[in-house]
Amino acid sequence: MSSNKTTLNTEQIRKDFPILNRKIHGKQLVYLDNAATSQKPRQVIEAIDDYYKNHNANIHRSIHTLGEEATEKYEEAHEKTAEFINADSYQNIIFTKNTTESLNLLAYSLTSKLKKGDEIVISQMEHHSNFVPWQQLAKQRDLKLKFIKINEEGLLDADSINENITKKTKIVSVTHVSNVLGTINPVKDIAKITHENNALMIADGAQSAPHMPIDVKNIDVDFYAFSGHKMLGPTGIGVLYGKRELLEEMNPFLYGGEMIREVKFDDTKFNDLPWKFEAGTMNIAEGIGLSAAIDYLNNIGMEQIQKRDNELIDYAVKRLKEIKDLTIYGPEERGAVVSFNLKSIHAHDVSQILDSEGIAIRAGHHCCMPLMSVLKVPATARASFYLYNTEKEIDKLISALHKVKKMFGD
Ligand code: 7TS
Repeated sequence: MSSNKTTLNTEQIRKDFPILNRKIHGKQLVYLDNAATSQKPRQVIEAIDDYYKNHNANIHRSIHTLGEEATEKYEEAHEKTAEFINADSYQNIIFTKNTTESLNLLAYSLTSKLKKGDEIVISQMEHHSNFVPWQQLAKQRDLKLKFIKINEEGLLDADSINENITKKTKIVSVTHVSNVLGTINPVKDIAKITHENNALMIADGAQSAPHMPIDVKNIDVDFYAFSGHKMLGPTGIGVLYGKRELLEEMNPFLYGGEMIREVKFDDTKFNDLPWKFEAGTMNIAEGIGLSAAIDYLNNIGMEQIQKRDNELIDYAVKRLKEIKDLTIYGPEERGAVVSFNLKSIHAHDVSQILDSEGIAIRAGHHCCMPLMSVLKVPATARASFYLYNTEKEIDKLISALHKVKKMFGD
């Protein structure tokens, strides 16, 4: 249907990404590793450049013009991030290093709410970043870690959701979109079940925030974590959204400068939100870079980006299905990633040969080793898309995969 087609101008967008002009082994770069990290538009690169050239100073301390400008830009970045996910205020937005740190912050700061025998529920498809912190916490605190199963299609099993989340559950932490299967999990429904059991709901938004409009109030999660570098922003800046009353009662993750209001020899009063959770000199330039990335995404519109991702992934899956002896993992309806394997060819070999054609995909366990064991494969090849990718690039991927098969005697 034409109304479903995007109005997004890929050709124009591509001009904003200098790296897309790169040649790799003499071939035009085809970047299909966006789930690992996205490329950066010149607007983001220039915002960081401008900050260092014209405004660099430490924030929240210096009563001089540069200090005030830097503080204003950094605080504005929190405000823009809050609007981007429909949070109430900048006070709900904590800047971290990445999704991993956001989730670790929670595992650390929520510890005081947990006692021996309490249960934490995650799923079989979690990235190690939403797996290992809970696993280790459970070991240290004698808690029980439970797993929502995935079904044959690669969806979270509805019965398993209901069986695992009970009155014993204190925390449920589930990925919004799987970085391997592309599964879009019903986080709003899971949050409802979680809250009916008086537990806290965390969504790992690393693969959803870059690709779809997010409304934390609508999905009603208590916490939502994501990374700037997967959504056109720089590395070194991540986000943790939290409901205010929860953040207020939580202990800080790191102690030190910036996160205090008053220190006496025998006690310390912590700063207001969100600064209570931002100890030491933060990644100021990266926060400002994230702000520019959000401007860029908003200018195009997240609905448009989501539609375009859908067009790309639908086309990629359709074309991949044409290849004999190629297995695709995950459900029909998916985010902007597709994992696959060519029969009897290791994913690393696939990736290496594709690289010689200038095509960047990822191969491996994608930091989801438990999921690999459920899928009964050591690794998958994975192509992941974003707003600057084209159907022509997908055609190149398909031709290169045919070439891989030929090289392996098929
Ligand atoms: N959660 C999910 C669902 C992810 O996909 C990733 C990164 C993370 C957490 C961690 O993000 P970070 O910014 O803290 O590193 N995923 C991938 C990937 O699929 N390939 O490289 C990184």
